[in-house]
Amino acid sequence: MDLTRFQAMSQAVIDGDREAAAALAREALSRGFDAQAAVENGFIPGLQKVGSLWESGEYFLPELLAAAEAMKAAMAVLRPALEAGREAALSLGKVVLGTIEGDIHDIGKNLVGALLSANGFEVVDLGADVKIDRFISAAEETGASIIGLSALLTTTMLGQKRLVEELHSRGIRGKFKVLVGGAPVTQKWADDIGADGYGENALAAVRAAKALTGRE
Ligand code: B1M
Repeated sequence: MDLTRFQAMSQAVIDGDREAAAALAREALSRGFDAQAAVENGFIPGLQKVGSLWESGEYFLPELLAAAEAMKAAMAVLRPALEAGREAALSLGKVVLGTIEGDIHDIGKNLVGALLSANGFEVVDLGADVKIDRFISAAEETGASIIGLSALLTTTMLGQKRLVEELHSRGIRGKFKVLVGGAPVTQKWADDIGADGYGENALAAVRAAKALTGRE
C-alpha cells in the first residue's frame, strides 16, 4: 500500500471522519492489502497524532471522541480480515481480556483481542471498565490460562498491580498467567508488579501469550 493511502487513513482519524475511515478500510481490503498494515501504518498513527493535538490543547474531548469513532468504523471493516486465517481446530488456550476498572479505552484492547483470536487463542472479552473481581471470576469460570489486562491511564495501571496482588491474596496466583499492556505500560512496570508477560503492541501481546503457553 502506498504512503498516500496510509496518510489518508491517518487523516480520516484526525478529522474524525467515520465514513472516510470505513471507505479507506474497504478500499484496502478490496485491493488485497494487508489489514494489519492498514491498522498499524495508517489508522493508529492518526490516533497518535490526535493524542498529541489533545496534549497541546488544540483538540478537545469532542474531537477525541470523533477520532475514536472513526478508528472504530475502520476496525469494524478490518476486524474479519484481521481474524481471518484462524484455524477452528486450533486452540492455544483461553484468554480473559479486558480494560481495567475506571478506564473506558478499548481500541487497543480490541486489536489485541482480534490478533489473539487470529492466532488461535479463544478470547473471552469482558469489555472495558472491568472490575478486578470480574476478571478473576471469569477466568475461574471459563478455565482461562491467561488474564489479559489493558490500561491506558496512569491511574488505571495500578489496577494491574492490584489484580496480581488479589490473585496472591486468594492463593491462586499460580493458576493464571497475567499479561499486561496499554500505552503507559512498560516492561519495567510489568516486572515491578510481578506480571508474567507484557506486550508493547498487539503483535507483541500475541508473542507473549504464546510464550506464556509454551507455544513459542
Ligand atoms: Co483518552 N487518553 N481519555 N480517550 N485517549 C489517552 C490515553 C491520553 C494518553 C491522551 C493524552 O493526554 N495524550 C490520556 C491519558 C493520560 C494519562 O493517563 N497519562 C487520555 C485521557 C486523559 C483521557 C480522559 C481522562 C479525558 C477526559 O475525559 N478528560 C478520558 C478517560 C476516560 C476513562 O477512561 N475513564 C479519555 C477518553 C477518551 C475517549 C473516550 C475520547 C477515547 C477512547 C475511545 C475508546 O477507546 N473507545 C480516547 C482516545 C481515543 C485516546 C487516545 C487519543 C488514543 C488511544 C488509542 O486508542 N490508541 C490516547 C492518546 C494515546 O494513546 N496516544 C488517549 C490506539 C490504540 C491501538 O493503541 O490503546 O495504546 P493503545 O493499544 C496498543 C498498545 O498499547 C497495546 O497494543 C495496542 C495495539 O498496538 N496494548 C496492549 C493495549 N492493550 C494491551 C493489552 C495487552 C498487551 C498490549 O495485554 C493484555
